[in-house]
Amino acid sequence: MKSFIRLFAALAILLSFTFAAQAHEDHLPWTDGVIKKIDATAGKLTIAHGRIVNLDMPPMTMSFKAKTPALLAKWKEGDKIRFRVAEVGGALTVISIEAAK
Ligand SMILES: [Cu+2]
Repeated sequence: MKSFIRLFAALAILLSFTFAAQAHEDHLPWTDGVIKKIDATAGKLTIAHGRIVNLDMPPMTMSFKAKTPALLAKWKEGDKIRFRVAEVGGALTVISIEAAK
């Protein structure tokens, strides 16, 4: 019985972390940018970006990791976008991309 409770507690903690991570991503601010280069093989893209509020980063052109390969599929060089970025395991990672408004 005790081990069952422990297992249940562990599962509950794990679930709350998963939801917290998702909620955090949903609250990341959008940053404006222009796609300069896409490297689908490496799963990376280069973006000329505006100020990134959540990373306290000034505007510049730099390379980011893409969270998933699918994220890069519908975009090309020169596209004006807005995107969400976060540090994931030490790498600056693009979480989501939308067409610029
Ligand atoms: Cu930058």
